[in-house]
Amino acid sequence: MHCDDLGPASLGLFSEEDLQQPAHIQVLGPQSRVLRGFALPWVEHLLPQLERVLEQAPFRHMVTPGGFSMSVGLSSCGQLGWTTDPSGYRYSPVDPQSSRPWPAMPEVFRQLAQAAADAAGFTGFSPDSCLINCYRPGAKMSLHQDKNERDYRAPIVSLSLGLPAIFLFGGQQRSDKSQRVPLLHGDVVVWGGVDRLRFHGVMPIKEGTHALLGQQRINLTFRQAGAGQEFERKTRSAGQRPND
Ligand code: MD3
Ligand code: FE
Repeated sequence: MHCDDLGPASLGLFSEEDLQQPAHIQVLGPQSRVLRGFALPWVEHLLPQLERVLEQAPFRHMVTPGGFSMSVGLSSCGQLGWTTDPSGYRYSPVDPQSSRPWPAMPEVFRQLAQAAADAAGFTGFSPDSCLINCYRPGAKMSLHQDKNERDYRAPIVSLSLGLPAIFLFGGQQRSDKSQRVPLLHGDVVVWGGVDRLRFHGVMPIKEGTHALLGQQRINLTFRQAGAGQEFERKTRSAGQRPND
């Protein structure tokens, strides 16, 4: 099965190897946590919804402002989708490939993201964006910060599916030493507060075949990218955008 092919054979069941590890919480930084195996009980409900989203907004290789095509295939669902093209990085309510709104965020995606944020101590998380990254073997993500969101107070929740990855968790400066964190199918990571702007990346994915997803790793990143509802209300009464 490939990035563009989440077949019905993939639905349901998690594999034996995914069940070896009981869910537990690992501390990455003062306000970041790996929830090992957190999503395993959700996977069978998530995959059919993921398939539906990808039918409407297939993975594509976007071009960076530097002119390079990303090795990671991208899609999105929710009110805002993260995009890049030669003129810059931005969140857009419209899929530039179809000129239509991104597919709605499936309710089970939102529920998982909120449950994970709660488990990591961030209450009231309400994502308006889910970026879907597809890594084939060899694909990687260079060290970067996530800075295109309007408000850095909300945490970010990320779900790993399929092939394992080595996640690089750096510091506040690009030159800070990175921790290498293995991320497996079903792991969820939550970052917020003082850790929100830390540099991070993904090492090139090794060759392999995952029992459910085949030769790929899919990462779902949930963010509150636009003005949150709380925020919007305050904004209206103040008649001003807090982040401007
Ligand atoms: C650490 N994606 O799309 S989200 C990305 O595995 C991205 O595809 C990673 O980084 C992936 O931007 C995982 C990880 C993430 C997101 C925000 C963070 C890690 C973070 C903010 C601070 C520190
Ligand atoms: Fe990132």
